[in-house]
Amino acid sequence: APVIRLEDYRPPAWLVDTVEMDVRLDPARTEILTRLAIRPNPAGGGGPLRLDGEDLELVWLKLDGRRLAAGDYRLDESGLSIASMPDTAAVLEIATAVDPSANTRLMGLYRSNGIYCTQCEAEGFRRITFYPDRPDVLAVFTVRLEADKVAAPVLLANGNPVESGDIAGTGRHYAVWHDPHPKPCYLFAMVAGDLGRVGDTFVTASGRTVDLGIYVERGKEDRCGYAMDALKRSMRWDETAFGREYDLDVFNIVAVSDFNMGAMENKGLNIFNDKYVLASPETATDADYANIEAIIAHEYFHNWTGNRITCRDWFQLCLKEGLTVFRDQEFSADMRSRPVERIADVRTLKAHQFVEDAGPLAHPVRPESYREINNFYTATVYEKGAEVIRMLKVLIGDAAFRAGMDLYFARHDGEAATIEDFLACFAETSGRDLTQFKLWYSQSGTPEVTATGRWDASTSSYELTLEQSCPPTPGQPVKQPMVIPIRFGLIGSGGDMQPAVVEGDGVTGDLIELRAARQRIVFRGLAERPVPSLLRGFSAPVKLTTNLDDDDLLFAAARDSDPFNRWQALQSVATRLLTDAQAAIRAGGAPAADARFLASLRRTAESADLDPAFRAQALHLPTQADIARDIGREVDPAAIHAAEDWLRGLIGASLADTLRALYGGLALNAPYTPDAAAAGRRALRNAALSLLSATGDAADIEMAERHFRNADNMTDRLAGLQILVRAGAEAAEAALAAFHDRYRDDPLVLDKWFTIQATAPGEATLGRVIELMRHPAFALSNPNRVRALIGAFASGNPAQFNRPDGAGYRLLGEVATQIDRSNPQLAARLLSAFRSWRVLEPVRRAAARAELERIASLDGLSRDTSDIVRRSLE
Ligand code: DPP
Ligand code: ZN
Repeated sequence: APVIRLEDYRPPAWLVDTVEMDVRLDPARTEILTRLAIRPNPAGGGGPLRLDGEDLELVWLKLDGRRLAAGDYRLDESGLSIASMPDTAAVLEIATAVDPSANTRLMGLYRSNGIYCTQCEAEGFRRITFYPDRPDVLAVFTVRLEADKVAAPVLLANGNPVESGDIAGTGRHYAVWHDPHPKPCYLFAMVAGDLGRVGDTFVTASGRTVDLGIYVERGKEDRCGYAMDALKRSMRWDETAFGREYDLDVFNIVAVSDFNMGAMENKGLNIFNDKYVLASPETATDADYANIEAIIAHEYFHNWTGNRITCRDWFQLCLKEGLTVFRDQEFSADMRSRPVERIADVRTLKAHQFVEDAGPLAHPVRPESYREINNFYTATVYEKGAEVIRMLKVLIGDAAFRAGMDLYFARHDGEAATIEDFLACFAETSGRDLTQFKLWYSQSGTPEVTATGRWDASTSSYELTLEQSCPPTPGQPVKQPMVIPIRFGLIGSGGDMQPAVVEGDGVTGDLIELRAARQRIVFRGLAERPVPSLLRGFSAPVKLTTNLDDDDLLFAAARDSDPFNRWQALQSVATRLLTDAQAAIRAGGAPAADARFLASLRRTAESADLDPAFRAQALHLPTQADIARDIGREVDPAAIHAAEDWLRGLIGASLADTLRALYGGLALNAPYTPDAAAAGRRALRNAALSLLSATGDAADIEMAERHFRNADNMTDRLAGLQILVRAGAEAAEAALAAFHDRYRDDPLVLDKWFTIQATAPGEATLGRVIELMRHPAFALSNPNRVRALIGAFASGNPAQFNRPDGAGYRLLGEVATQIDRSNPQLAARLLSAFRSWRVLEPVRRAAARAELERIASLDGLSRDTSDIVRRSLE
């Protein structure tokens, strides 16, 4: 596949003003008549016309009413060209046919449980008709759909409904939808099927009433309440937080069960993986509710950041994704606990983005080249992209940030924009030069910041030396210094903030702007030696190393007024402990306990003045990925896993009374509610139970079993089950069977059942996964199911996926290459589990390489998979 480069961008030769589509839905042969009003781009366009098209049957083609003969155009694998075009506006009519039932790639028009639906981002519209399938071609769409009235009573498309009716004598009916907002074709959507509807209304700030609809498979209407509530809260929040009002008469969401992504922001017609819509206390966990809230918000927020202003080309993907993730994170922070949300977001960032940035798949937030754009819907584009926006806000301040957003919306509404366009707005409203800041978009890798502090009692001053560097990443051996915003405070022995006279560059209030490779700051006039609290709120996505010792960190864990850093301090000590423990285990020795850490953890767990959700985060140890990253080379995932088991057991034993008191005291004697406060109590209670049972103590295991059996909601039931399986308890098999029987007809819950088994510790898990692939409910065609079993095993069970015998790698390789023939996007996504293979110890590294090389040598790999495998090996 050819490499596509940002520097090669050229404006489209032809523009499309309007698109009229007439879609005759049929399970095996759907015909699509498309009428395009096109004109040469006044910015030097015209000439030959090139349209993208893939897996299409071309029925006929007309230019300005004249049927084109075979010699008038040229068809090839990837599209259609017309060499001789008029030099004026023209009308092109195209008749294509597709087979939605045979579409297993889930791109373009396909069927999911009998429902017709579409997915066009990034390049799926070309699988519906021939079109300039690029985001900088914006057109006004009118769509007429018709289908069998019994099979598809519901007919939906983008925009507002115009008319509908029966087609006499045929058993078919039709509906016409018009979207007045010009849009790129990746935002096109249509849906048809026998769907249930949950309706509501929303009155916008200016008083317009919007009809809201959530469409789901019949019988699931009673699981849409939370999604609808989240939608209305999102709509209100975007008005108050960003001044953005909704702009159509209707807003529809459709939930389907076969979907490659989480959800899709098609204009006025969001299509969702049903996992992120459907929820009831009986079937969804607190984490599911939180995800639904965040993803409903995310897709809704795209209406302005993505749809009204879209991307000029796919290199600018972070323009809409990073920004929209930032917006949904802020929404969740306002709906829930801000510090707890921040901790959770950073945990995700480190577990996924930092790992990606440290391996062969590292790429800039705005990549400069790609072979397959589907492989760039990554943690870097999304999560690091959001961090970059967050830093921008910290650097220029809230007022200039909001003014910059307003300017961006005003200036680029209806356009396809670039990162340069975006940054120019903030440079203008802040009066700042953002040239160095822009390096965050072009330099890949996680910057490393070292902070070295020195207290000089004789002068009552504290000297802080900050140094930054960024490791080499693919294609980028050498980096320039970035601008790194470091929020800070100086904590005195009483926990109060110490005022100081500052000497040195780049300090304003509580913010240090680190711009040089090395910067020295002196704080004078201090009453006592302070403990510096750096990178408060995780103000930049960097790896920070300090010369603080465990005493300082544990002091900060107890006294820092920044809750994020309180959490981080404890995590840093735990990381050190786990890293040392795995080294000891590898050397055949025994890990060493740390009484002060345990005491500090106990104090945090017992602090009634702290939010239970925060305390739950404190009880969650660093992830195995965090430890692997901290070690950085010659990683042995089994040793890390053993270290984690050891520390969990140690905590469970040492803090047993505290944990039992938490478990007993936090029971909620009220019906389940998914709000953050109740979820926080459950999280802390379940964390306590999980640590208690890590000792393997029979009484605690019995308590977990009762917890499972008596649960009145999915959060507790699943937590109980997970504890039993993780502990390898005798009761685990019976609990798994009971869970299966209870939910055998509920695919989303059954996914959880598959995942729990795929992430179970122990060597038997691989065999179990293989056996579960033969379970009647398992299907390679359903992405959620594949991710629940195979994805969970490869990405959520590091010790067993990375078995030294390589059997985990071979299983993933075999399954992924099989899936590659039907759904390349899913296959490539699964294979990204290999992204850290280079840092493994030699035996595993060799086994992983062998499997990657085996895959690379296969014939007929998709572009998606060969791109991932090739980059992984480079
Ligand atoms: N649907 C995906 C998202 O919202 C891609 N746009 O992030
Ligand atoms: Zn998005």
